Amino acid sequence: MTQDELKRAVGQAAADYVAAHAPQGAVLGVGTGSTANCFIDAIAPFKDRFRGAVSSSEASTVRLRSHGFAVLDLNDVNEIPVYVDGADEVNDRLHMVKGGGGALTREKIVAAVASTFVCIADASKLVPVMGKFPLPVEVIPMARAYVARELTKLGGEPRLREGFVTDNGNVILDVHGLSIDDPVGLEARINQIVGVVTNGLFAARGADLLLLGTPGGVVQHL
Ligand code: ABF
Repeated sequence: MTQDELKRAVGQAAADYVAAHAPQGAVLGVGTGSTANCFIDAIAPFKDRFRGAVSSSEASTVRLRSHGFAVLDLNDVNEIPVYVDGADEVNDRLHMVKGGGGALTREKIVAAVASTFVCIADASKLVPVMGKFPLPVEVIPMARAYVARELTKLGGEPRLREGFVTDNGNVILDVHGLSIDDPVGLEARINQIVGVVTNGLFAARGADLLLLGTPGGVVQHL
């Protein structure tokens, strides 16, 4: 199966899970990226079961609206039973590196509110140790150089994501060369650097369920 076929398979599996578990009238949390897009397309036929969705990016908002979903302001929502999103890397503890698509801040916000975080990924994303994918860090523009120096002290090689501004008006440093043996500790350490808005380690609040697309089918990891 191609990677796109695997992404479509996990997008459908997530739609099936949501249709079976999310209560009538619920508000869904929706992630960003090509795998999340597969979920959006797969859940669209069930949209009338839900009050609407809270989106993690302008890109996902456009796609949701194209299917007729109501996209809601998180401030008008008290609970989100399930959040479905992709990842750039995920380990066997369901810690993730996210942010390759640049939406990490809103993704982390919606994931924080959600009761259940369902990560959808093709098999290439499951790794024993995270860090081969450069860790995205969203930074207030005026603090970029200072944050880069601090990330270097942590053993990384930060590179500005050229020509990219996040939905929140910030910049992203992609940190190369990390071998992330302590995802929870590193997430907390990077959060302490003044000027950092969000880092792409989703470890303190990892996923609750991983739907992994493999050539043998979709495998559930809890
Ligand atoms: C998004 O999913 C991002 O956090 C992450 O970068 C992306 C993975 O993209 P794709 O599904 O296209 O591989 O949530």
